[in-house]
Amino acid sequence: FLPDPKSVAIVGCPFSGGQTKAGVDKGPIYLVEAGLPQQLADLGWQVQFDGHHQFEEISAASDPPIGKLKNPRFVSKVCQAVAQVVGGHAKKGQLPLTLGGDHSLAMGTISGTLDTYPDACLVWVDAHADINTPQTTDSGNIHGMPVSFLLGLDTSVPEFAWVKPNLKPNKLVYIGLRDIDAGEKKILRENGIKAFSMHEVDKWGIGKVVEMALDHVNPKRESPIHLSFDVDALDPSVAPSTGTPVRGGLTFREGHYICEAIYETGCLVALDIMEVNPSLADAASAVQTVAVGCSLARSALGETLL
Ligand code: B3U
Ligand code: MN
Ligand code: MN
Repeated sequence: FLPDPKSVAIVGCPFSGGQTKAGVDKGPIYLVEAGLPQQLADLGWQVQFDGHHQFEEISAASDPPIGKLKNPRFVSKVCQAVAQVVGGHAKKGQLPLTLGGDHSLAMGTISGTLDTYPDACLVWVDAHADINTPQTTDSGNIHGMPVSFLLGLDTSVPEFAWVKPNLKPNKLVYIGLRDIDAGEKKILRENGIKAFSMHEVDKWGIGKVVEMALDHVNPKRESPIHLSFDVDALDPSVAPSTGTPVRGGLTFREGHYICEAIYETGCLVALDIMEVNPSLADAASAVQTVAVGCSLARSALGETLL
């Protein structure tokens, strides 16, 4: 799908409005400062990075909750802008690499991808399903909801009416789940959404799981793939600096294997690296988590392919 020479556009999104812990907005800044643009250039990619995305702030006072949703107008505006930026890069034949920032941003990134590649499939790597609706959410944090908006499961909030329900349940697959709310389980079941939790990773091994995941969403390996990677899919010993760590996650190699195997298909058209929060855990943990974020991105862009 991408013209040669391959070109990546880094979209840094210093945004934290989809959840309540400060610091996840520093994620993209640290990832870039750690040298990610140059690392990708060293892999032979043409790299465009024009500085981090600037958003219009909306003050908390003018953005009261809608139902349970926190910062709804701010999240919506930012995601809508991100959809435009990501879609613009994709339409130029670039691979947008979005650096979060919290995972609510994926509402924007995936909207941009599906606008460009309507038959794209989505591989969502996460400890969480992020598929709560405004009705089922307990926390009110929108980073726990982006998938439900992309699927069009709830259209009750006009602020999010711009999100086109372009994602079909059979074009989505999860890997790494281990912390799902009861309401989310029901949604997954009722919509027949394929999910490989850590239980399946233990049972089958990561090689088989990725193969089965791709067989489900992309059996002929000919449709475009958007990979949305929440670093909390990794075990907290591997990626400690993230907002909602959950024990029992993917090993360093399992996480990287997913990225490598998807690169190998030749179908990757967009990548998100989300939820790196360098303000959480200690300084050494932050350095480690940022380094892992960079190496996941490099693996997804072909570093380890011989
Ligand atoms: N499912 C919970 C917790 C959560 C989702 N995503 C993260 N945490 N990172 C919620 O808030 O919706
Ligand atoms: Mn997530
Ligand atoms: Mn998560």
